[in-house]
Amino acid sequence: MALLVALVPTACAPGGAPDGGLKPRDGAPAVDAGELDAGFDLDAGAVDTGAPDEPDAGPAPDQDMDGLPDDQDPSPTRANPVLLRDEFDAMGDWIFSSVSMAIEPQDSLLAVDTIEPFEREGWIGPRPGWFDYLVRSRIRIDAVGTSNDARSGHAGVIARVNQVTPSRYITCGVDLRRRQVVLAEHQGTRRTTLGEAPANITAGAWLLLLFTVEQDGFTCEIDGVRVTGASSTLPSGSVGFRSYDATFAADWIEVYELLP
Ligand SMILES: [Ca+2]
Ligand SMILES: [Ca+2]
Repeated sequence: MALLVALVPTACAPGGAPDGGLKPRDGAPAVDAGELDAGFDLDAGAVDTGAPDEPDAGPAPDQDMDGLPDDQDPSPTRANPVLLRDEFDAMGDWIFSSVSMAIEPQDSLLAVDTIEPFEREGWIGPRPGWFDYLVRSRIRIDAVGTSNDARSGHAGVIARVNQVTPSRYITCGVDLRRRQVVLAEHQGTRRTTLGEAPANITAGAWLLLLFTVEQDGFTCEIDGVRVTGASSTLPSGSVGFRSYDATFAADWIEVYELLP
């Protein structure tokens, strides 16, 4: 009960957001205290911040210098081709199903700033030639709404995107109200959970997201919590983001081709 209350945006004063209720990205950097400290000042050079829980460690080893740290690299000694790398410092070619999701180049973020009990989606358009790939991103969920909808309070990455509105894709994301990492397939308004696991995730914390998408199945790992699942409905497709009744930000996104 207390946890839920703390997630409601108007009630986030306990814990002391010193910026007068503004969400962290809105204010000056470095004013955040307490629970928002994890990795929040790592925005610069974000591509190599593969270990947000070890901010004091040096650059992570990357033997093949493909941008994937060895401990996250499915082929640590062979460079994986980069299919997409975006730090959101320009508008780019993203397509949004609502103006509520947008790239904020001044902050180098892709974000949803308004809590609404609706699906919010953004993607880069069709990629019918994308089959086996790894999506890597860093996301933060700031606040969730109070809608009774079972989908409320969720944000994450989408892959195997064949279309949005209506949805045809797989999500790897966080359900912050229920504190779970969730892997799910969306077909129109129908959502099928492919895997889920409890996760000790707090509002405002930056989370490393690794989403492996293969013909054999999917692995969704967020903040070290891993769930797996499979579906053959969508054999190929693009990437993007999705939120539902939650505000969130993404710091960057990368997509690497998996090697046979
Ligand atoms: Ca590497
Ligand atoms: Ca590699």
